[in-house]
Amino acid sequence: MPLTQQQVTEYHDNGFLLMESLLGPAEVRLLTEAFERDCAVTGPHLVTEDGGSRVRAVYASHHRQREYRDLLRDPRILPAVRQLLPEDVYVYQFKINAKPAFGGDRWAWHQDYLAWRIADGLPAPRQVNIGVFLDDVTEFNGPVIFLPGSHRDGLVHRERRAGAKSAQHLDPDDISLTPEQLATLVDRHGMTSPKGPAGSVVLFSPEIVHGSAPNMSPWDRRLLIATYNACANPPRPQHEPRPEYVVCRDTAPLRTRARHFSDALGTVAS
Ligand code: HL5
Ligand code: SIN
Ligand code: MN
Repeated sequence: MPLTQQQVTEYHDNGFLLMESLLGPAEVRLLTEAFERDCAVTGPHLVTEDGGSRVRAVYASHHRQREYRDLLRDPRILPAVRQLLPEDVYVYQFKINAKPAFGGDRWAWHQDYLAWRIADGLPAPRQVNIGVFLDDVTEFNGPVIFLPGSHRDGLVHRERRAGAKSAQHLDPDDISLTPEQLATLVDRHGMTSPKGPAGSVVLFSPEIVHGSAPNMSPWDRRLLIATYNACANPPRPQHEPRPEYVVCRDTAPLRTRARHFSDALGTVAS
């Protein structure tokens, strides 16, 4: 059991939990190299920053890069997810938000589950997100900001804005909270941003209110976000299902690997 009872309680109270330096530097290198390779694969899964050719987000890299596929079943990660969501799980969505140095854009204030309920008819918020820091995350390079405990209020609102940025993936701008809603929630919950070295992992609830500021620093802030969903809670789309790169189709239960994801690659976990 990777998490203590105290950590499990902390996750349920706050809506997130930071595991600092869970992965070692050599493992982070494997993951960033896989990201570089994956950015060379063109297609609709590659989302660019507004008005530019720089990468904003890449979806479904775990379908193309073995390091990511294995990481999702790593014995340090999957059992921790299962402690927080004690049922069979599969990976519903995988993305890497690049937030590049010198201008990576913001991610507006939102709740993930609203996006998935609207776009995919996901019946219940029975998900756990993992955020894997591919770079050191500091106060300077646009860390994710959480409103701790805000997941316990349920969905703050239920609509998508008109004029969505993309029909396929929802940008948080399309479902963002109003300034009034945010101000009220911040009064109640405050704000916090987990920071730490590359290789740290933050687990967070699909209902927690979160967002992040632009990155005007000289340091990238690449963040891998994978969403595990309960196998018994598959989406029920009202219309045409979204593409497989946004909503993974394989709902078979994930089994934990015996070894660290890096072991199969001949690298000693450090
Ligand atoms: N981009 C995701 C999707 O499913 C939704 C966002 O952080 C999750 C809001 O399209
Ligand atoms: C997100 O919530 O998907 C984006 C958060 C971030 O990358 O800062
Ligand atoms: Mn989000």
